[in-house]
Amino acid sequence: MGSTSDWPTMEHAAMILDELGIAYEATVISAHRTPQRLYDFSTAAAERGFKVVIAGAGGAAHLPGMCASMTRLPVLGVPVESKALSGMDSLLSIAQMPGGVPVGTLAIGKSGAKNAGLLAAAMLATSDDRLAARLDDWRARQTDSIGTDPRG
Ligand code: RP5
Repeated sequence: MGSTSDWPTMEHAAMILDELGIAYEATVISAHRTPQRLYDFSTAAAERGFKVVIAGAGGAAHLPGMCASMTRLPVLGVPVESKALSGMDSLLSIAQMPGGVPVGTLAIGKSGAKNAGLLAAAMLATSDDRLAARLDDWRARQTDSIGTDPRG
């Protein structure tokens, strides 16, 4: 993520990864303030054994796109809600990538972070049967938790 201020959003991705028993590294890398850190992480990510990158950033959110430009790993972008424009700036700057450098863009904020965790899990589950079973269980529990009475 681009800043420590993104953690209250991005922790929702981390919570899903924790629940599903998926190992991950959570780190702050700013495209603007720490460009060398972004280069070092992105160019080494595949070699280090990562399978998916979840990149959350707000405002002029270049982090996911720049990361995607330097790795063949799938990059999932989470637009963090910004103060000035409520995350519309983040959303558009992450979603509007030029053809040839894809970023899978999620919803703004907490839902996007949570779904980034779930989408990463679904990608990893295509080649991991035990994770696939845990993800199926998670989804079944979610379904079971939804009642029919609108009054709760
Ligand atoms: C972006 O700028 C970060 O991803 C964050 O969402 C936003 C504000 O960062 P801080 O000023 O709080 O560090 O790069």
